Amino acid sequence: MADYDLVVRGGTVVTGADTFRADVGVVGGRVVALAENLQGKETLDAGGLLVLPGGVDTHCHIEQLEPNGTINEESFVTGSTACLAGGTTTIVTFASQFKGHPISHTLPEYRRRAREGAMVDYGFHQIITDPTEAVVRDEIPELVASGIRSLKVFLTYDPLHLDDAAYLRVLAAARRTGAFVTVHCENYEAIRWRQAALMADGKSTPKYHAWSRPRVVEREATHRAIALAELVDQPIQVFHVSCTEAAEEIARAQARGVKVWAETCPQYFVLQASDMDRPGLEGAKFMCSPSPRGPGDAELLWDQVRRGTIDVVSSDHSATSYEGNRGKRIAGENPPFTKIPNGVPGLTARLPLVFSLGVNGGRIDLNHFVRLIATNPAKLFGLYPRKGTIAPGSDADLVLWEAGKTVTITNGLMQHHIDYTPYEGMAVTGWPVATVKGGRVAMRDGKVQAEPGSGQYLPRGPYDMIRPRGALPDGFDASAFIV
Ligand code: DUC
Ligand code: ZN
Ligand code: ZN
Repeated sequence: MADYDLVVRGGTVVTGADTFRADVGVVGGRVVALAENLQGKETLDAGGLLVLPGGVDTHCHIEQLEPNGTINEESFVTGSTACLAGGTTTIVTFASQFKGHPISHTLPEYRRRAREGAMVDYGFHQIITDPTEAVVRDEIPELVASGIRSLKVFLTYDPLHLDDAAYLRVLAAARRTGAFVTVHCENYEAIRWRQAALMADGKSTPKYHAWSRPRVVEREATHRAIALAELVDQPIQVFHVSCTEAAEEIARAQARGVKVWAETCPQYFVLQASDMDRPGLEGAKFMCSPSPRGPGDAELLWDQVRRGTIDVVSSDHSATSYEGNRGKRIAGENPPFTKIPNGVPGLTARLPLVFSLGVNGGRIDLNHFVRLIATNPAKLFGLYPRKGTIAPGSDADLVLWEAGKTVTITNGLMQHHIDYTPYEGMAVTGWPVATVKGGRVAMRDGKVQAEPGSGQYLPRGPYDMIRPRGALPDGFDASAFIV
């Protein structure tokens, strides 16, 4: 008799903690049993394969609305396709506030787009660019109550960046409402100053992107972001750590007991500043911020991953195409690097790159891999144990993983909307052969089958991990006052 809607049979289940042989029994889109010889109405053969929790990508820019009226090229449909092709089943994307406008100006439209397009489950971070009194008093509490429990701030980038006063207002608002804060850490004024000098010296090709924002620019902003969060007693996550100098700031704060977490991205394990020094505009394909670094940086980042300073690897998929008059060429055929959109695609490549370099490369073990790409982001963003693990009661989001399969990355395999991948031609070992989302097979042998709109919104309530630790300078809670 078939007791289960679906049984994933004969695989080796890997969670963030354990590795064991079991069938996975699914009923109603949830895992209900891990045992031997389960019988299902449908069976998915996982013999010889690893069975991992679906990837959780808590930093990706999908169909993001921009103040100039454009929309991020990757839609919820194409982005979900890329996710499923690469073994990711949950994303947290960015609703944006336009400077000078309330959050309510953009959020309902963004929700509509996600609801109609998403084929993976999704939550939102809210980007705050203008923390006016109405925003911090009324809108932030409202959006947190609606399940958007994380705010994103940029310490650089026009027109997104916040100065220290505005950043403090966001930290305080987060503390009052029980939200988490994620931070892009680079020094705005320092970058502008270097950019102006580089332009004055005629140094405008893509390789000078790296020169405009060296490690110290990231280290300084990381230190400041943490120090101000400490002043407010507000937990934060530092996004896309690119170098050990920034990670050391985080490690020092963690050692003091500060609630600061850190993420890095596969591009910082693979790409280098020298990739931007290619003929013509080719280097723009590798341009992201913080900048790819030097030849020795990736190994030092892996050290920080092994030490636990960095415990999440997200994609920061921020996709702009290369050909045509959009994306990287939006400012023309030969633009200065200051006018080239930053960002690289990475939704599909994230798991294969981290597995190949990490597990296959002998740098981390299997369970650590699962923690980096699924368990830890799910915990940090209040999605665990529904997401990020395989256990009775968790969503049946699973990846069947062929650990020994070697694949040469091509843009076609990425299945995103973007016309290039910075990893073209790179061989990786370890590849997803099937993705199950909510108990349904959504990808098999690279073929994605899912309905636009089938992804569910994931409202995120309060959870212990992001509660302030109660260490306020002089015991005075300045965030109790809207100033
Ligand atoms: N860096 C970001 O911070 N966001 C998007 C793209 C990028 O490179
Ligand atoms: Zn960023
Ligand atoms: Zn980003």
